[in-house]
Amino acid sequence: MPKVLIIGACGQIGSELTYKLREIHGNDAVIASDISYNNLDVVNSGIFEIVDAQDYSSVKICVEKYQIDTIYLMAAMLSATGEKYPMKAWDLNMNSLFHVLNLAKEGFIKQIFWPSSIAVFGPTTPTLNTPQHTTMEPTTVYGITKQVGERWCEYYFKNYGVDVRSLRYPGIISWKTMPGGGTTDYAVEIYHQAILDGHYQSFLSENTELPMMFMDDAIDATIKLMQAPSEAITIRSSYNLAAISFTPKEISEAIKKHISNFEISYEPDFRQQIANSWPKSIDDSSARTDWNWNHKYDLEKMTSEMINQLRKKYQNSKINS
Ligand code: AKB
Repeated sequence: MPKVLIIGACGQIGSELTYKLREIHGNDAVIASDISYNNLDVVNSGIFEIVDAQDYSSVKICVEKYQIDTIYLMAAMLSATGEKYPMKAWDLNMNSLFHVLNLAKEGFIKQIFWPSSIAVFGPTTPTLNTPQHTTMEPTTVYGITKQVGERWCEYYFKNYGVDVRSLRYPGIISWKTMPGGGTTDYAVEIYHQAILDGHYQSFLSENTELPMMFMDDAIDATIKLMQAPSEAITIRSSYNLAAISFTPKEISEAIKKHISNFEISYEPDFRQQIANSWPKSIDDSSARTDWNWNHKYDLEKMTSEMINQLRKKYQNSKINS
């Protein structure tokens, strides 16, 4: 039975990983942590510790206190915020990774999950069905940190035997916790605004196609990868991972099937340039072959689930207020 620490548990993916891993391993086997108490659902759902991912001792004290053997490092600064604070993004994304890699190298923990991203690719990468191994010249600070991180993960595996596993997440869409500071965030905001206002102003242009995935699929992939036997893992940098690709126009048409008077307008900002540098679709055949990855949600199924869940959420918050 693993003893798990999630760093960045209050965030969009960290929060849902926490709930899922607690379902699988039991509440006491999964320690949630973050730099502050900014998600009370997570804080109140089980053991929670304040951990600063940038501070080696803060992480190590928590690892020793709970005899942790597995870390999911979910704390990171994403693409849009990273462009505003380049040095902060570099420090957070790199220091936190080195801390957990070194804890594994020194024998304190046995296994690491570290998320990479489609942001490792850049304008010189083939945009359609982007291969696992291809030209990678990222133009965002976030993308640079993820690409460099991937190289270090592979290095620690090859030279020190560290069992670190990673996925290149596309944009992740979910209804429980909002994402923060990414370029793909529009695909979450649009559902909230559709229900609250019936209108959304997109910061990406109507035909900007990006790889995306529903949260349940992302969590499923993460757990499948971590449970796979070591000999099945042929990629120790980070696996391409894909489910669906769509544009703001296509997602708005899917929403209109549920909310017929929904309207979208387009006001592209600095995030358009980031989106233009990323692939439109991803070839994830290595993940499908090595550890049987399969996605379950297409655009229609995801849209029904998002709208049903958000309607209930906003209805309940009205009743409770
Ligand atoms: C972002 O938009 O920065 C992230 C990502 C694709 O990694 N969601």
